[in-house]
Amino acid sequence: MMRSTGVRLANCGISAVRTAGRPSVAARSFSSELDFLGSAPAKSMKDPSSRALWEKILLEVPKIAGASEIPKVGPKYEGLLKFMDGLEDSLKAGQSAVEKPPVTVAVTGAAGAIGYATLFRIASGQMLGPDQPVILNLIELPGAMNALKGVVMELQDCAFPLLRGINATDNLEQGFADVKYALLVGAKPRGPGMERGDLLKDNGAIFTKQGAAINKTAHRDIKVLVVGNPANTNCLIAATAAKDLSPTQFTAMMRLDQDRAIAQLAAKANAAVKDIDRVIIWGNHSANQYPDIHHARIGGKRALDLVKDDAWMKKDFIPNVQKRGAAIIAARGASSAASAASAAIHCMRDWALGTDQWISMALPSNGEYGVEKGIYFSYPCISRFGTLAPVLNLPVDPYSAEMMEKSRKELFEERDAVAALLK
Ligand code: NAX
Repeated sequence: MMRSTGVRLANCGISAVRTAGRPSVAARSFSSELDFLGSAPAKSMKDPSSRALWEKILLEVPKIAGASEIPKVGPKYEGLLKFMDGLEDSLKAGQSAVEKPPVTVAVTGAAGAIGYATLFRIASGQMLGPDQPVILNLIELPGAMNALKGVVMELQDCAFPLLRGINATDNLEQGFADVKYALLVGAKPRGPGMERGDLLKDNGAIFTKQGAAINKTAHRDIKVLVVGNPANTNCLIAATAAKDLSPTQFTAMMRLDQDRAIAQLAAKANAAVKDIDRVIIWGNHSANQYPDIHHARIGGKRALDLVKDDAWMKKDFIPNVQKRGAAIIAARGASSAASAASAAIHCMRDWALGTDQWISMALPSNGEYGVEKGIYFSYPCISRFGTLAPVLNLPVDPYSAEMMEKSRKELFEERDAVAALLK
């Protein structure tokens, strides 16, 4: 007990030494110097003899470190002693000794179908991990604030240990204040007879305001996932309006398409989803996306060598993935909210925490695979340390090039339709 206490104290002391500005000498001599403090082992840090040792160390450590000022043990150190008591309690309870501070997550359209299916999973730790407390900022239109009240009540009723606060608001600047992760789900749906151009413009106005508010009040390291459609172009608009942030802090959700493609391939090959990797969605989250299994693997083997069915890939697999959303609406009479929420959770989790898998994410194009700057195009990505990088130099056959070109063209057309919003 006493030894390990000594080791922890050595660490504690080294940081005190750094403050004193003489790191190397003290760091070398520390553990041996601590030996001379030796007292009778205590059963617990709360044991009075352990406390006495602590006080002794707090006095002696700065001397060993050569600090110019020797602090006095007194009320000033009560906080540290209390912290050590808490540490001991946590260790005994088998919990993480030091709790992470909460991070704020914003969700727009929080009272909508996808919002409703997402919030409970964020609050239970499925997005940012079981040790990451969260504060939820729920953003809605004024007309939906009453429905949002009900969602807040349900979140409270779940008594999620990780949920440290809920703020419901229709004010964007308040809603994005200090937010580190934002899911922009709320968007204007396409009404009967509405032209695609009008949908783009109406949503463009929404995402301009949201981007500007994020720019003004959000945490400078914010990660923004745009779900509301047309997701890639809404993402471009929001990122453009967030003038002080990097475009790489924004992405549009392609993960539902990727998850759908994996499920289709698993069914065809009679394989487990967990054995499939490197499935790619290129381009736009629209019917012109390109779900690509040329690089996919099943249990480490090339998927196309196992499936051996080019006609299935072109006539079933690709259109099924592209039109899956419409098929679900036709069957269910409602859109695919739960699977979209699941994809949003997977997508933000892998971006924030990293993954060994290739994940398809819409990135600001920069010439990769012949897609010039100016749009958010989905690429296979590597995610490490909170940063996304496209997988480069994959061979692209003529069929794939043609499919990717359709998406590229569509995204530039969308961009041109909202050019006025991109200044
Ligand atoms: P709902 O109509 O159920 O909910 C949308 C919610 O957003 C409503 O509560 C509405 O009041 C709110 N809202 C609208 N404008 C807002 C604004 N300016 N600020 C804050 N809140 C606002 O739709 P839902 O099924 O949740 O779908 C949301 C969006 O996700 C749609 O645009 C939909 O097309 C899109 N999807 C995107 C997917 C993707 O893979 N990227 C897949 C699923 C989904 O289709």
